[in-house]
Amino acid sequence: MQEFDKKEFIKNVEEYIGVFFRRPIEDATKQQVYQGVAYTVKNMIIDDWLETHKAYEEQDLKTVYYLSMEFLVGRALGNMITNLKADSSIREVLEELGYDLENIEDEEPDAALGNGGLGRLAACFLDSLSTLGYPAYGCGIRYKYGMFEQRIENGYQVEVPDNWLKNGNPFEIKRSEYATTIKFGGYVRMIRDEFGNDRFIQEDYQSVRAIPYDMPILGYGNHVVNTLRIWDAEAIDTFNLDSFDKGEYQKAVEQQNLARTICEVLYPNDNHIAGKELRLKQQYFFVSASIQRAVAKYMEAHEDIHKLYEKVVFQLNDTHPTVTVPELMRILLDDYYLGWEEAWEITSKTCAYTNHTIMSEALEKWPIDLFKKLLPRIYQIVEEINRRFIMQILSEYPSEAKKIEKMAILYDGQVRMANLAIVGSFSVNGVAKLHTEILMKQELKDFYEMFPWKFNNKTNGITQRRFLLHGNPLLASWITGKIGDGWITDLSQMEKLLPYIEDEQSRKEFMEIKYKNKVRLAAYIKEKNGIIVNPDSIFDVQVKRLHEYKRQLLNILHVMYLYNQLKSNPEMEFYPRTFIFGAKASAGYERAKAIIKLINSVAEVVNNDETIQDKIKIIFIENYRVSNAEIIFAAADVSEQISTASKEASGTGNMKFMLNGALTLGTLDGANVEIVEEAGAENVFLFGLHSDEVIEYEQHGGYSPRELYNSDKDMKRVVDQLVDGTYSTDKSLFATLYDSLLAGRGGEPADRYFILKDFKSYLEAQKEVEKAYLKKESWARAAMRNTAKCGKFSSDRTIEEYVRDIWHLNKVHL
Ligand code: DL6
Repeated sequence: MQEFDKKEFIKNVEEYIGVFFRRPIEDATKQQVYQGVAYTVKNMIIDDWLETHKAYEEQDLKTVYYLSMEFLVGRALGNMITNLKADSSIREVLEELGYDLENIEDEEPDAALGNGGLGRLAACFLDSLSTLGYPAYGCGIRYKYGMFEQRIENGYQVEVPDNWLKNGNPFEIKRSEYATTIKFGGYVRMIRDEFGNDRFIQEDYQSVRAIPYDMPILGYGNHVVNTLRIWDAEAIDTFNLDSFDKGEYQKAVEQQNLARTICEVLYPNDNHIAGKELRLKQQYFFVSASIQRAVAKYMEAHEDIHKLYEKVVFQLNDTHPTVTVPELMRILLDDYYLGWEEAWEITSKTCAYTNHTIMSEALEKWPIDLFKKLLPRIYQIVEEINRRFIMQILSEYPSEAKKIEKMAILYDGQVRMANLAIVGSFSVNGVAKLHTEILMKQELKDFYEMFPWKFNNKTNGITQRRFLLHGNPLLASWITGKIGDGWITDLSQMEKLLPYIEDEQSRKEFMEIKYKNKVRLAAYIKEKNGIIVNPDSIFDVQVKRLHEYKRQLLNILHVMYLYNQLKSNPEMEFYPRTFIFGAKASAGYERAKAIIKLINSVAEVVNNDETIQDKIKIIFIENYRVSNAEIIFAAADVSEQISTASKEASGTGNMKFMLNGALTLGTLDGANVEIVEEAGAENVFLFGLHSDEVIEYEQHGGYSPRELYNSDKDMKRVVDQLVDGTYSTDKSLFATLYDSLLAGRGGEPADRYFILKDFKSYLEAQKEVEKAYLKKESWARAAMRNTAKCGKFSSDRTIEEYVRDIWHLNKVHL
C-alpha cells in the first residue's frame, strides 16, 4: 500500500470506469462510480496481498484454515477504506468529484453469505486475524444467491432471491489454477497395487470442478492481507461426443446439473438443520476442495506429511464442515498411502471443532443411506473411525453399555456429526462461559468425561472496526479525542473512558452523539417505513434472526400489554418508547413468520391509534442485514437480549449494542452473563428464569402455562388478543402462536420457551428500564460504562485466545 496519492486515485477510478463501461466519469451511474472506486481500492492493496503471502511462505508460518459454510461479511468497500485508514482522503476526493462516500458505499450489495451470528462471527474473526497479523484462510462457498432479501408485504415476510453477484464482485479474483475435482457417488473398489497393498478407488462417480475465488481481508493499518477463499462449482465434462456415443449422455447432463445446483443458494436456516441431500453435497464440496488445496500447498513447501499439524490447523465452524475429519483421512490413506494409525494421529492433531448451539434441531445427523450413497469412500472411513471409537469406549467403560448409545458416531441409522467432530478433533470449544459449562455438564457430558483435555471455552467477540469505527463515526471520533486511537486495535483501552463518566460535560457529549445517531436512524425509518419516530423516545431494539427461543414473541406481548394499559388509563405516566424489530425468518418456519406478521399487525393498530398520542411506535425494519445493522446499533438505548436461558449459545449482537452504549435488557443467557460481569449488574436489566431452572423444568416435563394464564388477568388478556380479532379480522391468523403458548404440539410442551413463565418478570424489568431512563444523568453514566467496559468483547481478544490455546500461530513480520 503506497501513500495515498489523490491524483493517481482519481486517474484510476476514471480509467476503470472508462475500460469497463466506456464512459467518462461525469456520465457514469453511481453503481459505475462504485465499481471504479472498488477496483481502485482493490488495486491499492494488491501488492500487500502478494507481499503478505510471500512473507508467510518465507517465514514458513503455521496457517489456520477457518472452515465455515457461512461468512456474513457484508459490504467490503467501507471496511477496506477504514482498514486502509484512507477514510478521510477518499471521502475528500469523492466530494471533489461530487459524490458522497456513504452513497457510493450504498451501491454495494451485502455479501450475505450467512444466516446470522455464526456467519458474522466468521467474518469478524477474519478481520481480527488480519489485524493481528496471523496467517489465515477463510474457506467457504461462493453461493450464487446469499441470504434472501426480505420484503414485508401487507405485514408478511416475502423472500426475494439475493442476486448479489449481478453486477459482478470487484473484490474477488478467480483462481482457476487451484481448481480441484470433487467426487460424489459411485462405489468403492479395492484393488491390490504393484507392491501388494490394498488400495481403495472410487468408480462410476459424478464429479465437479471446484474453482476458488479469493477475496482480500485487510488488517487495520498493518499491510497484512489474508484471504477469504470461496469455492464455486463448474461442470467437468460438458457435452463431449465421446460420452454421447457411449450412451453416457445422461451422466454428462447430471454432472452439469450437479455443478449448477451445488453453489446455487445458501440454506436460510438458523439454528435448524433441514437435512437435505444438497446441503451434504455443499458440505463435502467445499471441505474437500479446501482440504485438498491446503494439503497440496503444505506439500509444496514441506516434505513430511506426518508434520502437517505443525503448519496447518483446520477449525470447524460448527459441525457443518465435519467431513473434514474423514476427508483428511482419505487423502492421507489413499493419496499418501499412510497407515490408519499414522493418518489418524495427523488428522486428530490438525482438526479442532467449535460448537455453536445446544438446540436439538440444529444438531446435524445424516441418514446413513444417504451419506453412504453420496460419499461412499468417506462413509467407509467413518465406519472405521466409529468401529475403533466403540472399541475405545468398551475398553474404558466395560460395564456401561449406555455409553455406546450416547456416544457412537453411527447409531440408529444415522451419522452423528457432532460425535464425529469431537472424536476427530484435538479441541472442542463452546462460545461463551455458560454455553461451554452446559456442554461439559449436560449436552456433551460423556465426551467431556472421556476427553476432558479437549474441552475449552472461547467467548465470542466482534470487531470494533466495523461496529464502531465504521458504523458509528461520531462516537468513534469522540472516543479517539478522549483516549487516543489505541482502542481501534486494543479494545481493552476503552477502560480509559471510565474517568470521563464522572465528567458532566463528557456525559452530555456522549448522549448528544447517541441522540444524533437516533436522528440518523429515524431518517432511515422515515425513508424505508414512511413512519416518523421521535428521537427523544426510548429506542428499544431487538434485531436478530427470528426464532422462538429468541422470544420476539415475549417482546411484542409486552408491547400489547403496554398498549392495553395506555388505552385503559390514558393519563398514566408513560415515557414514549419506540420498539424496533428487525429479523428474518427461515422461509419454512411458520411460527416465526407468524410472529413477524403479528409484530406488523400490532404496529398497524398501535401506530395509527391517535388516542395514545405517539407514546408507542413499533417499527419493523425490513431486510435486516450487516449494512443497516451498523446504524441500528449506534442508535439503540435498550438492547433486547431476551432468549430463554440456556438456549442462546453466546449472542454477538448483545456485544455490538454494548459497544455503542446501549443498556442490555436480558436473561442470564449466553454471553449476557459475561456482559453483566463486565458492565456490573447495576448497569444491566436482568429478568427471567436461570439456565439451570430451565433445564430442570425441561428434564421434568415442563410446567403448566395454563395455570399462570388463568391467574394473571393482564397476561390472559394479551394472550387472548392473539385470537380474539384485536389484531386481525381473521381470528385464526395467530392461533399457532396462541397454541404454542398454551397447548404445545406433537409432543412438544406448551410454552416450550417459557415466555409466559418469564412474562411478569420481563414486565417488571421493562418498568425498571423506563424509570432508569427518566434519570438522565445516571442513564448516561450507565451507557458510558457499557462502552467503557466492552473491551473483553473484541474478536481480537477471542482470536488471541484461539491462537494461545488451540492454533498456536505466530505473527507475520512484514
Ligand atoms: O457463535 C456464534 C453464534 C452464537 O452467538 C449464537 O448464540 C448461536 O445461536 C449461533 N449458532 C448457530 C448454530 N447454527 N447452526 N446451524 O448459528 O452461533
